[in-house]
Amino acid sequence: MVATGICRTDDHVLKGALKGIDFPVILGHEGAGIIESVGEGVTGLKPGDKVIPLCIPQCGKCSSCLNPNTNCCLKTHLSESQNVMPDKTSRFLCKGKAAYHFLWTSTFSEYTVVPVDAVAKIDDRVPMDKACLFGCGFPTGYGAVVNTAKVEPGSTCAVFGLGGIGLSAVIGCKSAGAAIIIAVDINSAKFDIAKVFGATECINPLDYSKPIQEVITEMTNGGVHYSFECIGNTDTMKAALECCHMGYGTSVIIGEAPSAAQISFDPILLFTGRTWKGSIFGGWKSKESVPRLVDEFMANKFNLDGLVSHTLPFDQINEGFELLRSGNSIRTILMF
Ligand code: PAD
Ligand code: ZN
Ligand code: ZN
Repeated sequence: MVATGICRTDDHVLKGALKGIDFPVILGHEGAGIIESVGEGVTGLKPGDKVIPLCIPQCGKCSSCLNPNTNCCLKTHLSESQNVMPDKTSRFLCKGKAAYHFLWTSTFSEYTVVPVDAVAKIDDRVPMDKACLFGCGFPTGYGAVVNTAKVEPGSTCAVFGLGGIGLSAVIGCKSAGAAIIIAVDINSAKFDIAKVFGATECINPLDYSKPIQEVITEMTNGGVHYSFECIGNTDTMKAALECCHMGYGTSVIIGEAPSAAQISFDPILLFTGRTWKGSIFGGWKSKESVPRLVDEFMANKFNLDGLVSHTLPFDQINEGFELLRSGNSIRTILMF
């Protein structure tokens, strides 16, 4: 492993908010590395190749992989455990005791072992401290806009939460040609960078006495065409749905709610023509799409500079988590 980002999903696991993860576990799922060796029968990869581990694998054989409309491969942690390798064993030992894998990636480790369905070879020339962003944050937010919502030119969008995921959604809205991009966060310190990426208005729910969905509905003459929840909070998921325009508004859930969370909402919102969707890893079929996205990055289609707020040596990983929790970072990249 050469570089790895810290994503809020890693922190959700530390807080015990995601069920089905066995401990002790080696977290991390937004990494870039170099192949050290390949197992028996592995084709298409060789020592020295630059690669990105894929937290959503693409086995190419399951019913989802064969369906053109989804990237939700049945090998993901949502269908079966990715705490162990496909042969149900762990490749990590810590002081003689087995440690578990995470999402088949475990990028918080100088060396990791991943199944061949969960790794993509990328262009040799790409700088690794940027390449790691293609392991989660950027494809997730950007893809939710261009693949899941399919935002059209001239449309009105609202993005809730301006971390690595939400800002990548803002980049997507801008590149899709949205006319109005409303960025929403309770931390106004995120607004400057949101504007750099294309937000046309920035609003803080704490500055208003009424619910933010009402503020957005008034600002947009009845609601937005598209909204994106990039926080992982059921209240903001409902707010994002409620600020969509009747008849044609679409809201996409990207944030990961705690495992036991449930939502209740007024069904009239859907009855009257709004659409509610979810998006995992931006809808990208990972193994084939990540190398293409990296190629587009190398061709200067995206400028991701502002997504990396901090770069630290790997042994300062705890400082990196503190920066995330205190709201002072976008993405912290740890270098090995
Ligand atoms: P982050 O913590 O860097 O960003 C979240 C932002 O939301 C912060 O700027 C907060 O200030 C802001 N926020 C918090 N509460 C509120 C609120 N009530 N109203 C408005 N803003 C608020 O996280 P991230 O960008 O790394 O991840 C965001 C979510 O996306 C998180 O739940 C993560 O688990 C999920 C995720 N989903 C996928 C996927 O495939 N769908 C992939 C990766 C991450
Ligand atoms: Zn992530
Ligand atoms: Zn599959």
